[in-house]
Amino acid sequence: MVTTATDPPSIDNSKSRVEILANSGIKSIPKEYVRPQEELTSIGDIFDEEKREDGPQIPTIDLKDISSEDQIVREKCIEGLVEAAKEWGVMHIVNHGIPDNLIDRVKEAGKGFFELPIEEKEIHANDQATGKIQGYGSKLANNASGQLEWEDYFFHLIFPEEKRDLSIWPTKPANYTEVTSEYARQLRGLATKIFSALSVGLGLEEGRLEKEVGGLEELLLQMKINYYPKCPQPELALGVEAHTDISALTFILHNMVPGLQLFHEGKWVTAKCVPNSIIMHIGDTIEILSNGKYKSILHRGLVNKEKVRISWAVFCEPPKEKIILKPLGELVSEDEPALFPPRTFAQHIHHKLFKKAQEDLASPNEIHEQEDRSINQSTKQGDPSFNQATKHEDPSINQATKIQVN
Ligand SMILES: O=C(O)CCC(=O)C(=O)O
Ligand SMILES: [Fe+2]
Repeated sequence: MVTTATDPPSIDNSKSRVEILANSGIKSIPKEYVRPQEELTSIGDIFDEEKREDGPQIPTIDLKDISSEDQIVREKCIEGLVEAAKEWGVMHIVNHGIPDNLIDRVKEAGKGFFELPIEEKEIHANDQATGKIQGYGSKLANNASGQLEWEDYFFHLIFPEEKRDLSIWPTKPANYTEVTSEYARQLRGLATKIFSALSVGLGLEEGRLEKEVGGLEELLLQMKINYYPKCPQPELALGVEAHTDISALTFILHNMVPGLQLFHEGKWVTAKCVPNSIIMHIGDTIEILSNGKYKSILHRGLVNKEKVRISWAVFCEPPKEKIILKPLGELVSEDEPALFPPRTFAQHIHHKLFKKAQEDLASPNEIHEQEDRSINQSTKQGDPSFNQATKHEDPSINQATKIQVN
């Protein structure tokens, strides 16, 4: 690429925090954050997008009756959840049973951590080079294009309790550990109810999906607090690039600033901010076990000029090596063959990363003729390994962040 006087400046990203960049007063963002040309056409103003009432909207599912003693009432509730999981793979859940007051305290605690001076946050920095993936971090450029995302994050395992490494958890605010741990316990209980409903929706025994993803002992809950600073050129960047989550389920809270978009039927749909709701995604793991009946939807995060956005994603994921993920036998037949090959969770991650690397090689940032990635990905549903990847070794690539391949 020929560099011209108008090209955005480059950065030394060895340890750059997006927050520092955002607060430095720059008017244009470094080129590493600028999305490929063909992707830019789909990035609009998130506040305008959130107001749109035309077109499909992400379903809101009321879980009030999920454990009702009345079988008919309970089945009706489960039916709504199952339908949303099949049609969208993402939903706002309300009446989920986790007290609003606890959620408020979780958000206050996470926000409090990010409001600390950078030096205090750096005490909790991760070190991806040495495999220390938990802690405070930012995405490092890991491909030829050097593409980066407009966010910093805090990533840590929050359940089961004996697997936590409390030594890296924020010590300020003082109640961080207490409220985050309580939230983890309650979310784990909610996950059981959801797995149960999703099992019933497939004609399986209630406990089946939960058992298949590791049960109480092996299913890991990993929290990633995404901190998206204000961006001077939000029309050029993404907070989180398009990906599907590799998890079984993902639960997301946010600070009521819009940003999340879902790729549904060929279009980006913006998630509205629904009070007292939790956003829940079906991840790749459940898509695989259900042989594609439940969808792991492509999504991304936009940023804006006016407000910092924070989201709390909790990825519920199976152990890396202990379980082979493949479509459940009951869901496979001559008419409905297995859509996914058997893979451990680790193999699934590597496969996604490999695909992503191949895509990046084939279409580096500079190549303007490349097709729109979002479309590219979504049309490859037949081979889910083509969708996104994510990774855990680099939480910025984690379920989250990352990988566009699948
Ligand atoms: O910030 C959000 O709303 C979504 C973040 C996300 O997709 C992720 O962390 O996997
Ligand atoms: Fe995600």
